[in-house]
Amino acid sequence: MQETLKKLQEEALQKIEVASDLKELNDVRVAYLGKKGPITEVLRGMGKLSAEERPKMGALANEVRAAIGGSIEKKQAQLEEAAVAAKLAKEKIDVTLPGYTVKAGNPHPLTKIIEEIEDLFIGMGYEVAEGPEVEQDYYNFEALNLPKGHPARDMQDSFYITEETLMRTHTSPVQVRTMLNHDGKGPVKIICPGKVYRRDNDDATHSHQFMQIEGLVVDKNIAMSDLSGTLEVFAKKMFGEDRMIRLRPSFFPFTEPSVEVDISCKICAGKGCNVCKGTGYIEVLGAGMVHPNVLKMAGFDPEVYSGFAFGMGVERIAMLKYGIDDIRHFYSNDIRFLKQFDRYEGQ
Ligand code: FA5
Repeated sequence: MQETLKKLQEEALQKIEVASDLKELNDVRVAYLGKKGPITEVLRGMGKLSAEERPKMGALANEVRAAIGGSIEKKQAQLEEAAVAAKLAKEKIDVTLPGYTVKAGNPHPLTKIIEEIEDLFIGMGYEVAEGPEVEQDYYNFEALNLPKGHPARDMQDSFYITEETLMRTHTSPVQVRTMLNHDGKGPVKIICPGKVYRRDNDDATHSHQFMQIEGLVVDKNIAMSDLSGTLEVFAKKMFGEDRMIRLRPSFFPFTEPSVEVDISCKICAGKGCNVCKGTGYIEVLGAGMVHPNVLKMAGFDPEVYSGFAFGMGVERIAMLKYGIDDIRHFYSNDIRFLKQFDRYEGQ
């Protein structure tokens, strides 16, 4: 019996030694130490032994059990450690590998310019107003002192949808709509950004669809000097403190007097160069004092109220600010062009 126990111990220790994983090790445990295992079997036969031999054999059997159990525990710790090491090796992250970049879009340059202009005028107490792009002839022309058949309608070739409906040719109808909402009471102080449409042939400086920003102030005692002061602040903030503005007499049916507003050329500082075609100035917008007829049609008493308005092409402002030579870049969706206008650049 002694020999059998020793042999079983040897056998078990060998199997433990070669066990390659926890499952195999557990199989050895069950096989040798389990209730149906050979050691238990041997112990069952102890009844046949003499009273003298019995305790000796019992002690030996316990020794064998303890040796096998201890060896299993040791091996189990080794295998568990190896399993953790293997898992760590498998899941190791190489932090030097290049990561995946998340592609974030940039605001379109025209959106950036509009937001910049909005911020500037909101800072001066203006509100942002919007209106429909499919507009009624009345708001786009008639209420702006441009009755049907007026020759000045030719200044803005239009896309008509019906006799009375068209794609708006400028953002000025929003000033009419806003004034009508004020029930003849000032002050009105708004800017209106939005898309406009004209039957112009597309070229480097013209597009059949472009963006405008309109500005309108109506209150008591508004004078031409308020207009020029406001536009000077605008020009300096948008293009630099060294810029000057120049007002040239012009004509718009909805303003009287009317002006074209030029800003001094950045390249030659007003001396004259190729960019400004030798004039020292570049035209940026149209403006003027709101015509009394327009005030009247919008419900304001021109004897009490006066106002100024201006309208600018957003693409032309962006072209001047960023040095872009062709308006079509804004609408061609060329990613190489758009990527240059980083989200935070210039803000
Ligand atoms: C107007 O549209 C007037 N409503 C502006 C105005 C408002 C004057 C309030 C007085 C008071 P004009 O047609 O000049 O004016 O257009 C204004 C600006 O839009 C121009 O200075 C130019 O920058 C831009 N623009 C005009 N046509 C085009 C076009 N086809 N493509 C791109 N920009 C254009």
